[in-house]
Amino acid sequence: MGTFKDFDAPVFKDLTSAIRALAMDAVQKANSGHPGMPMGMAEIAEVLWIHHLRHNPGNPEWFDRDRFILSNGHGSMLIYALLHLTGYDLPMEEIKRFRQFHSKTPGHPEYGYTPGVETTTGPLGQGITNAVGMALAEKVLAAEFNRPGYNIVDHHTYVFLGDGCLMEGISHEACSLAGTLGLGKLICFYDDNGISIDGHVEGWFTDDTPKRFEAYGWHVVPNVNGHDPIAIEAAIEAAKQVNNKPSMICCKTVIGLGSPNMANTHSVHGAALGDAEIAAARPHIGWHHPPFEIPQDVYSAWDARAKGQKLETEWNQKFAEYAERYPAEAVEFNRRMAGELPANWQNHVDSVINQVNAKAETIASRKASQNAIEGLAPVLPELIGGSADLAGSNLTLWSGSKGISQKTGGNYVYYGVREFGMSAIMNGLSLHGGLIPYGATFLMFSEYARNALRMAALMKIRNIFVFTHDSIGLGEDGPTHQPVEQTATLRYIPNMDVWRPCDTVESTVSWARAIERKDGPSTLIFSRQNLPFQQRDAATIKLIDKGGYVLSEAGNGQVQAILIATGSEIGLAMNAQKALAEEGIHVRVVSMPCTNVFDRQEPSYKESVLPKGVKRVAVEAGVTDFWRKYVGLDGAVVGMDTFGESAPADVLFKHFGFTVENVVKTVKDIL
Ligand SMILES: Cc1ncc(C[n+]2csc(CCOP(=O)(O)OP(=O)(O)O)c2C)c(N)n1
Ligand SMILES: [Mg+2]
Repeated sequence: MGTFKDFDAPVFKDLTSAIRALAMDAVQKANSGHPGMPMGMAEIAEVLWIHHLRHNPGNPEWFDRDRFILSNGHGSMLIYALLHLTGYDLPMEEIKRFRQFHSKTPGHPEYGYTPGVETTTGPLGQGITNAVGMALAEKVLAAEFNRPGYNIVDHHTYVFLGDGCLMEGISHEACSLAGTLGLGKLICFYDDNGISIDGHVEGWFTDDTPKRFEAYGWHVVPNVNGHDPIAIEAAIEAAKQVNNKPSMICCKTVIGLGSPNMANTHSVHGAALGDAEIAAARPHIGWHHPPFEIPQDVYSAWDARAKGQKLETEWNQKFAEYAERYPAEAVEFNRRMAGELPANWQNHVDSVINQVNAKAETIASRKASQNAIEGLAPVLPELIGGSADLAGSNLTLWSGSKGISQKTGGNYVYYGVREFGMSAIMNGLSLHGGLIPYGATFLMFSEYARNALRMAALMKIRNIFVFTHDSIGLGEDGPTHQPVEQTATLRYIPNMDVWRPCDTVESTVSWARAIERKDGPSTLIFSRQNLPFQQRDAATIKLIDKGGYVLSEAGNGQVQAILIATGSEIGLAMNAQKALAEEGIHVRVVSMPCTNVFDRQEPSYKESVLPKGVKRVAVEAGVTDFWRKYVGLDGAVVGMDTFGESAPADVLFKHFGFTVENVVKTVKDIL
């Protein structure tokens, strides 16, 4: 740990000047980017990264590292400079290629592109929210795995954030919950520079931020001079002493400090300073080196590799002792951190599916979802559930659910009415490692959560978003609550797998596949109302994995048309198939619980399910356009392109044409 004296060393100024120079020069070379924030937060970064952050540049994956989140991600050059200077695998060549195609230094920090970047930030407000999830993960895992004398899970989550993050509504959702849960190892630095893109913020942001965070139950250090290392150091020390409250260190800073003519203006926020201003800045900050040249003594002072290796080695030794005393816990810990499912997983899943199939229940798919959790969760202690204040409607609790509180760990988060916050916190839980999150709300309110769903898909992380009350079938709550376009538009998010299962068996399979999917999130969509059980043989049950399959073949094998349906409309399609058969028209019913998975199948499989030349009608209680790619221009869609109404579900299904008569007529019309 540093002493206050360290800050007197002449090199201290050079350390911060190195950040300022790299930010100015890289942005200038790219002719785009954001130099202001890195220049304004250089001292805070220096004190935190050199004197406090426990990390190992040689192994960015070391489990017990502190997490560092740059929530004001537009200042990406700050984290790139820090990673480069402290010795991560981010050579100067990559700094020179800032914002260029396939570089490790993209415009905003992108998870998976750059060693040491813990999450993708850029959409303001989500970084701090991911960080709340990471700090929550640390708390939960510490409660589960630590033993007296063996705090093998023991790290901080540090966050840089700016005015923008604090203006975003999601920061309220996340920081309010973080206060309630008492996430003491979350330490945030507010870059209070009074500037955002449009200029000085007093016309649009005048909150008393310290009071706001005190009201959330945080430990607040107000009025820290963000350019005074001694003040920053004292604030961090104070924050570390408080372990039952998250900390907000409010740092007064000057955006673009070091630029003699542009500091403290919005012109330094997001544009290159220009050669002349950079030339003027160099003597101003006492930096006389050409662009992209760092003297060896500055590199040496920043280099965190030896210290990091030592920290990890000490932790490894502690873990080895832990493994001797608690062998079962150590094996479980290693499995969890590797993101592997338990060895008996596949057998367990198969037996749960077989039991569900044998029961042949006609129940709401949200109830089938709860039964699936009840069946699968006992072998999956990493499953961490929750709902945005709709546990009784979403049916997300199971008999082993244990609510997390300020004082205890557990496996269930009462997120409160915070859909966006919940979803971005879940991303943080997933990114941290060791946990598989699921969280729920009504499908309609996926709209509130949507950008976090997109971020999960972009980051390719495992996450399970559960949405119930999936159509007009929810009935009397009316059009504000009845999704119409949501299922379709969620399917359009690249790398998102959207499941809308039709009965208990498909519901259980969709849960299993979502849990197994390591390279992206899944959305599970369930009904409020009962859905009829469908009979399938073992081979057909296996085909659910393909996302779409022949659920019921045309009576005489001569397929005249194909009905494609999902979820609650499968029952309707099956009844229509019968009615058509009575009129001598033989149709196949294809169940398509996950169009995204179906689209990834081999062309020959897809052809076997939807042979060319056979006309098709899709049936889904949602927008019709989505289905055109499956039915073509000579097919038809039984769907709805208007909002719903407030009425009992059966009245609405009839009114909007989800009847056997209408499906039969639609098939006849296209033949
Ligand atoms: C959700 C979201 N909205 C808008 C933006 C565009 N944007 C990027 S930075 C910024 C202003 C942020 O102000 P502040 O956090 O104070 O950053 P500073 O200028 O102080 O670095 C805006 C509006 C964004 N990145 N994310
Ligand atoms: Mg600002």
